[in-house]
Amino acid sequence: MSKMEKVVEEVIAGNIDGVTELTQELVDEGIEPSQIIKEGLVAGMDVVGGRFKKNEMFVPEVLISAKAMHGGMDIVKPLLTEGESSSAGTVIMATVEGDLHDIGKNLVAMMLEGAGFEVIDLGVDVTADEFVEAVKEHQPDIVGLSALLTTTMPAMEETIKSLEEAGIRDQVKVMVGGAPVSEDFANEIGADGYAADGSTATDISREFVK
Ligand code: B1M
Repeated sequence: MSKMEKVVEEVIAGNIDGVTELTQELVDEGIEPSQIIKEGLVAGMDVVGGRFKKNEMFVPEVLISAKAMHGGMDIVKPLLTEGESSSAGTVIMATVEGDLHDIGKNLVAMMLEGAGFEVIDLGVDVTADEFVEAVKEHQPDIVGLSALLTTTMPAMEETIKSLEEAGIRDQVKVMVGGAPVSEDFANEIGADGYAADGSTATDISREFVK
C-alpha cells in the first residue's frame, strides 16, 4: 500500500495521528499539497460519505474521520501556493432564523470541507438579511440552508425571496436540507437542490460547480 493509500485508510479509520504523520511525510517527500488533498484527504472522506449513506458508518465515526482529515488539512493548506487553491467552490452554510439545531448542519459542513469546498459557516438562527449580506460579501457558489423544525421551514422560503429581492438569486445555487425538509418542499420554495444527508449534499454541490 502506498503512503497516499495509507492516508485514505487513516482518514476512514479516524486516526488523526496517522493522518498527520503520513501527510507530513508526503510533504517532506515533495508531493504537491493539492495532490495530497485530492488523492488522500478528500478521497478518504469520499469513502466515509459513501459508507455513512449506506448506514455502514454513523455520525460519531464521521465526525472523528472529519477531525482526522482536518489534521492533515492543517498541514497542507498553508503550503498551497498562491493561485493554487484547494477549494472546489465556496459554500455559505447556516441554520435558518428561529432554529438552533446545528449538529446536522455542522456534519454537512464537514463533509463539504472534506470534499474540498471552502465552507463559510454563519452558525444558527441566521436571518434572511444576514444571508443576503453574507452572499454580497463572500460571493459564494452555493448557499446551504438547514432547518430541523417544521416551524422554521418557512424561513427557507423567506431567505430565497430575500435573495431574489436583493437581485442576487441568480448568482448562487440554493441547497436545502434537514430532517423535515423534502424534495417536494425544495421545489415548492424554488430551491435549486435538496440533500437528505452530507454525502448527497457533496454530490449536489459538485454538480452545481461543474
Ligand atoms: Co430539537 N427537535 N428542539 N433540540 N431535536 C427535534 C428536531 C424534534 C424532531 C424532536 C422531537 O420532537 N421528536 C423536534 C422538531 C419537531 C418538528 O418541528 N417537527 C424538536 C423540537 C420540538 C425542539 C424544541 C422546540 C424543543 C423545545 O424547546 N420545546 C427546541 C427548539 C429550539 C430551536 O431551535 N429554536 C429544540 C431544541 C433542541 C436542543 C437545543 C436541545 C438540541 C439541539 C442541539 C444542537 O443542535 N446544537 C435538539 C436536538 C439534539 C434534537 C434531536 C434530538 C436531534 C437532532 C440532531 O442533531 N440529529 C431532534 C430529534 C431527532 O432528530 N431525533 C430534535 C442528528 C443530525 C446528524 O441529523 O440534524 O437531521 P439532522 O441532519 C442530517 C440531515 O437532516 C441532513 O444531513 C444531516 C446529516 O445526515 N441535513 C442537511 C441537515 N441540514 C442539512 C443541510 C443541507 C443538506 C442536508 O444542505 C444545506
